Amino acid sequence: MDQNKLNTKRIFSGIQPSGVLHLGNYLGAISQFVKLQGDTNSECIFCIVDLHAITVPQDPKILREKILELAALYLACGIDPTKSTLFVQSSRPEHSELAWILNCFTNMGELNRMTQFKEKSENKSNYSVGLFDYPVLMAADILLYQTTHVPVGEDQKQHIEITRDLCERMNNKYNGLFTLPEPMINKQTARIMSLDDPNNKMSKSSPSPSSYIGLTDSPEIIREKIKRAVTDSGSEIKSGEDKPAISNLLNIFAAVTDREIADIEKDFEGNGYGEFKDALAQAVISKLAPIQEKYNKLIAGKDELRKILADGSAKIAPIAQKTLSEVKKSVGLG
Ligand code: ATP
Ligand code: LTN
Repeated sequence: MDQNKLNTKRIFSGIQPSGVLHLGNYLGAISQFVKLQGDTNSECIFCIVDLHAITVPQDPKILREKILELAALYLACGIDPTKSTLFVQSSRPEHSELAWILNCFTNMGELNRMTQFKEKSENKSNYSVGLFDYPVLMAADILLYQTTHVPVGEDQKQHIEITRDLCERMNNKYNGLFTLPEPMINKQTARIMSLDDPNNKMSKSSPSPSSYIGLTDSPEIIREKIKRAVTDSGSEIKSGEDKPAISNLLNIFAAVTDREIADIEKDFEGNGYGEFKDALAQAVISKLAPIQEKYNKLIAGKDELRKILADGSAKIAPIAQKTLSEVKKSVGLG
């Protein structure tokens, strides 16, 4: 079979091994990945994007640990290496090589418009060229595997748009090198907001740990963080545009229990924030307990984790090598 021209869906996504994986990452990204790997018409490839992580300073020892921790978390959340491929981005040199070639077809103005770059470079006296170039590396990740669908949270939409632009530009110039990828964004969980500021997304790089629920947070910490979460004026447990904080908490409640927001609102009619927050904390704790139990077992077996990642990298090597070799030939490099 020609691995680079498929009739089935090919799903690709990545997560950075930086900071603490939080409920936003789980609901916006990983839980979608787990659902997709059950579909027999989909081939799923999930990546630990360590080259993206070094766009900001990292301690080498901690980064090495974070890579294995993220592998363990992917598996604990339900990624099954017999159904999906899990690998580390830097283990496949084709990512950097394709990114360089795509750099030479990307305009400075296009990257200057990226809102994530603007946010991440804002108020910093210095930042790396890598941080600016981040979307081109992401485009290389996606196009290298002839990806058809990219499940991500809302914040990555603009990066998928630039990937599509680059794909069409290269395809027009060199006659159909790449598959045009589509974003897959789950509306309800696309943007889980911070617990202490419902106008900003829950984020790994937030300086305040009380803004997010970490996937490995203990029940006590989860209760404490939810108790402290900001609320809106009024006391009704009702979602609405003028109530961003309670809407976010209701959204999280619905996502972790697989229920409708309207149903949950009904359950708490006449109740105050106290009862609602206790129940929400319990629901989050119950959702994360089996993940944490699996995580603790997996992280104790680092050699097994390394083997899963090495096997994943070897399995997808032929796809990456074939795409890169076609690109190099088209451009005149071999
Ligand atoms: P940072 O905030 O430091 O940039 P991050 O928390 O966004 O990091 P990533 O590794 O960049 O983490 O994201 C992994 C995946 O999780 C991406 O698909 C991203 O869109 C998704 N994601 C991140 N934050 C949220 C959120 N608050 N709600 C929904 N999805 C999210
Ligand atoms: N930029 C993404 C992570 C990422 C990614 C990708 C997601 C890197 N390469 C390819 C989907 C497909 C982020 O920061 N969330």
